[in-house]
Amino acid sequence: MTGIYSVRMRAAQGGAHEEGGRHISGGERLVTEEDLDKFAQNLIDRALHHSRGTADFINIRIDHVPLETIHYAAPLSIECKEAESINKAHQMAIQQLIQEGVSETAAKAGVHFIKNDVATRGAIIMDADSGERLDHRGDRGVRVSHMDWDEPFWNQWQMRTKSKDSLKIREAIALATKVTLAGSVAELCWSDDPEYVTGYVGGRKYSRISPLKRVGDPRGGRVFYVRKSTGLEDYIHFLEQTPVIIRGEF
Ligand code: WAQ
Ligand code: MG
Ligand code: MG
Ligand code: MG
Repeated sequence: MTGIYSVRMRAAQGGAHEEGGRHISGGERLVTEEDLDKFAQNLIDRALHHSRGTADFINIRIDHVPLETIHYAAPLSIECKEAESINKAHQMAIQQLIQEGVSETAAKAGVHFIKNDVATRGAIIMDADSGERLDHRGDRGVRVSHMDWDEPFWNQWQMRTKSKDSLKIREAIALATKVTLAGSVAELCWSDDPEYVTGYVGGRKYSRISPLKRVGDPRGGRVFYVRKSTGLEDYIHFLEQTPVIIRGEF
């Protein structure tokens, strides 16, 4: 068997997402056939033990991925910034977005959106100039999928950057790298997990910023910034469907 498998999990409480259940957790890996059972089990454990609550609906989906469809990308380089207050962290995020090519209006609109977002399950797409929302996905948003790190490369990368073995960082850098590869101007994100207050601005770099919210706050989300001329259908198709593996050279 050539190729790998995409294993995806989404979990909710109060029924399935499409039946009005509250989103608890999601995750995915690109793995070889031998590792399928192990990673499917990991994702189930995650759904059952999550800070957002216990899932009563778990969906696991497995798709075969042909090798010739895979794109490869080096991870964005990482930098970390600490702010004295949430307000200052928001200002830092706005400055970083401006550096990546987003207008001040759109940067502020992104912060305002995430600050208040409880409903969106994916990301919204925003015009990097006007700050207008461009997708028509409603609460579903756009969910980036089919990306993961090459396992040996991840282990090396962690040693080189002295990062802790954090699933959150692993997933966020893979996602942010794919979002940049897709032709975005930038990305703004912070978690909806109540205890996780670090977020980032993606673009040419992955700039971690903390704290973007107070501990206990269940709001969070993602904004992808694009130029208005971007062909949204191809852009969204790439984000949702094209397999991307993160690996590079040292
Ligand atoms: N595609 C698009 N949007 C997504 C996806 C996805 N695959 N997964 C989550 N989102 C959206 C969704 O609206 C969530 O509510 C929101 O993002 C936050 O998701 O320390 O953990 O998985 O460097 O809670 C960033 C910092 C952590 C990591 C982000 O986000 C670090 C995080 P979460
Ligand atoms: Mg997540
Ligand atoms: Mg959300
Ligand atoms: Mg979350």
